[in-house]
Amino acid sequence: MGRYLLRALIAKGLVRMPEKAAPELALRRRMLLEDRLLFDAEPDYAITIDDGETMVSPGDPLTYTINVANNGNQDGNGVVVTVNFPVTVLQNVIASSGGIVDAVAGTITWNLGNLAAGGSTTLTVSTQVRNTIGSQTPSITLTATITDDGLNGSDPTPLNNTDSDLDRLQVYAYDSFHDWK
Ligand SMILES: [Ca+2]
Ligand SMILES: [Ca+2]
Repeated sequence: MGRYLLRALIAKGLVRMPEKAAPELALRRRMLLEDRLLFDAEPDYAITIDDGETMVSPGDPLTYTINVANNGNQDGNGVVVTVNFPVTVLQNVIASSGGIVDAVAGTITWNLGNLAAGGSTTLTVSTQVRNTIGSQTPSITLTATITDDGLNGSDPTPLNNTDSDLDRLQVYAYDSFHDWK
């Protein structure tokens, strides 16, 4: 959207591009297009998220590991990794490597930029299960997704560009313990 706005502003003469920028961008686009047509080259991302747990309790600390890879034969640009988490269940969410945490929306965003063909990286999220959770919450699910700017070609295997981790949540009903005799 920003690109089209910029193009419109340039057309109106409101923004002047540096002389070299536009031809270089056009050249890059043409080279990428030729790569795709001649060599069928494109980025092929894969992402996994896992905290190594299957059953957790209120107050437990959790650490999620997110493995990101470009298994394709084309570099990826404008690569963004997003994790969605339940704000009503998790607190003290801290992301590695410059990840931006939105504790209201329940998102973590890493703007990775370039991810070279054959390249990979590991991100982590540390957090804690809230102490007070209603027993109606049976599980905790985090979902990780990877996207890019789309200019370098379509991922041939989109299904592995997202992954989820599910932990069952063991919530003890406090009152029932008190009533137990
Ligand atoms: Ca898990
Ligand atoms: Ca893929």
